[in-house]
Amino acid sequence: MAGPGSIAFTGLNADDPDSLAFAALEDLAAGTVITLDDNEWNGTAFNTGEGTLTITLTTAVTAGTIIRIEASNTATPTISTGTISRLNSFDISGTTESVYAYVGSGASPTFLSAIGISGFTGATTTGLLTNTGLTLGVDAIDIGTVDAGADIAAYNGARTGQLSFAGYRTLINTVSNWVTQDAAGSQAGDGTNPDTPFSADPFVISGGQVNDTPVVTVAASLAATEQVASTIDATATISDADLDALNGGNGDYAGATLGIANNGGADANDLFAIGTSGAFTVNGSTRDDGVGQRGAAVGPLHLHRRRAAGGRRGRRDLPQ
Ligand SMILES: [Ca+2]
Ligand SMILES: [Ca+2]
Ligand SMILES: [Ca+2]
Ligand SMILES: [Ca+2]
Repeated sequence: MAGPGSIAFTGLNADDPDSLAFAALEDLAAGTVITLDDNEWNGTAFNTGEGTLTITLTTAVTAGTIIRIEASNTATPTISTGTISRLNSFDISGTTESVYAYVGSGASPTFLSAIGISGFTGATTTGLLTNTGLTLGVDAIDIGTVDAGADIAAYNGARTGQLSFAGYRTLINTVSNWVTQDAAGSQAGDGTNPDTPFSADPFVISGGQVNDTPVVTVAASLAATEQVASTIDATATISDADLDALNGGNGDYAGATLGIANNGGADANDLFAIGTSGAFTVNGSTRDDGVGQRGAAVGPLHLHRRRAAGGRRGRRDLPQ
């Protein structure tokens, strides 16, 4: 059941056509109905005079997903998932404004998040957070502390590297992680961050959910002389978003295999080896496995419980 912090706003644009973006920070079931309301919450009820957007998720939304709304001040707003309808005069102001997100009815809301550009200090002006269950910096944000009356604001912080969505919740609701603009006319498409449409890049939990390819950086091709050992690359590095995040952020490459192969196919006369001069390091510490293999195309190097971020040295020897 959605509640405080289930979502977090990641973008707000008051410059016509208005737009909004928020992130799901937990899985949201199909059928979930979220209301966005730009009337002021006075501590016990919503004032009148403004309007609402009603969002119905027609399919489940996984945690980390960004939901974007365009033209939210028009009769036909659009949304990146599910359906949306506008009631009354929902229209984000670039002067004094707050937008509340809740599930349930307006008369008995369960608040999810709130974003303001001018504080939460006035029951009939900015609205309040009193009795919402929301806390600034935790599951609500006041952009006004850095740019009172901002016209456009967007989260500009990390979307990878956190071990939990709670970590992202804190980052997103920290105003120093946002960028804003405020001036006459529209700043939503001037080429200066923030612009719309807001980023759709999802928030990704580290430690098994990225599942992308490890990154190996190696030097360009090397010219070598037969019979003379050559260092292939003393500064090669390996990184992986999943494995680097394990072990408390120190990395865990247990079970990982590093293969070194001849370009163009195996040659039984070639020998690859890790340098014995301490050039191979793992996470800053010297590690010399003394691995060498003659004849095979691939010389496997097993990295155990260490973060592989260092150089390797290889020799390429050919017989007489
Ligand atoms: Ca507007
Ligand atoms: Ca308002
Ligand atoms: Ca403004
Ligand atoms: Ca801009």
